[in-house]
Amino acid sequence: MGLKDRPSGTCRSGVVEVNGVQVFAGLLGPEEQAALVEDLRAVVARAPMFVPVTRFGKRMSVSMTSAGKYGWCSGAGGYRYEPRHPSGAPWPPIPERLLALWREVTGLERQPDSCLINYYREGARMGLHQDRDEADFRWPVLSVSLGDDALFRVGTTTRGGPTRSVWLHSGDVAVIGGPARLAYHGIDRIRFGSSWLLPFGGRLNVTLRVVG
Ligand code: MD3
Ligand code: FE
Repeated sequence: MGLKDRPSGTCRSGVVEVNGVQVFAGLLGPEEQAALVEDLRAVVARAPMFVPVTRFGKRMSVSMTSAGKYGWCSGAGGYRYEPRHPSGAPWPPIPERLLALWREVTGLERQPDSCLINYYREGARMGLHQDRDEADFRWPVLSVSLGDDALFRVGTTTRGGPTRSVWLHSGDVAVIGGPARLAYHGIDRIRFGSSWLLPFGGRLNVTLRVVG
């Protein structure tokens, strides 16, 4: 199903702007969300989720894996994009449905070369951080939320600056570009059990990026 013929009236929808981050609320209908979950299930079968360690040596509460030419990894040497999963295998390809979404929403010719999949179990969160491991911050980041609601916080390009918060719901798509690309952001908490999309609950967030 394309974005133009998605069912209407099933979700709240509209564009919200939070500190330069554009949130397309309710962009993806229930069928498209379910299809994406199946696509991601196939990625995870080939590239199992793992728990990254922060640069302070602490285990993160979010599990991750990736698809595409590059995947995000952490370790003793810090954060970096790698061409292989920790198992040594190359990352699986980015699902075509996500590439189509990137084309429709960003209008860019250039395809993303990295797809980071974050899984938030009950109690998981992500502290305020900047995304600066990519080579060129002029490319936008596209985010898709699936499953439980999440309280997303976005600030400015300085740590400790003012922040604004917004709840992200399943099917919401966010585009982060321009000055917001280097804004501090994070997930304060999820509302575990607020969605029926994932059989064991929790939240998946997918980010598409141009890394190389
Ligand atoms: C704002 N993920 O993977 S997605 C991440 O919901 C990450 O899992 C969060 O932060 C999550 O790095 C937020 C929305 C997002 C992604 C990238 C951004 C917001 C952003 C980059 C700059 C500013
Ligand atoms: Fe981030």
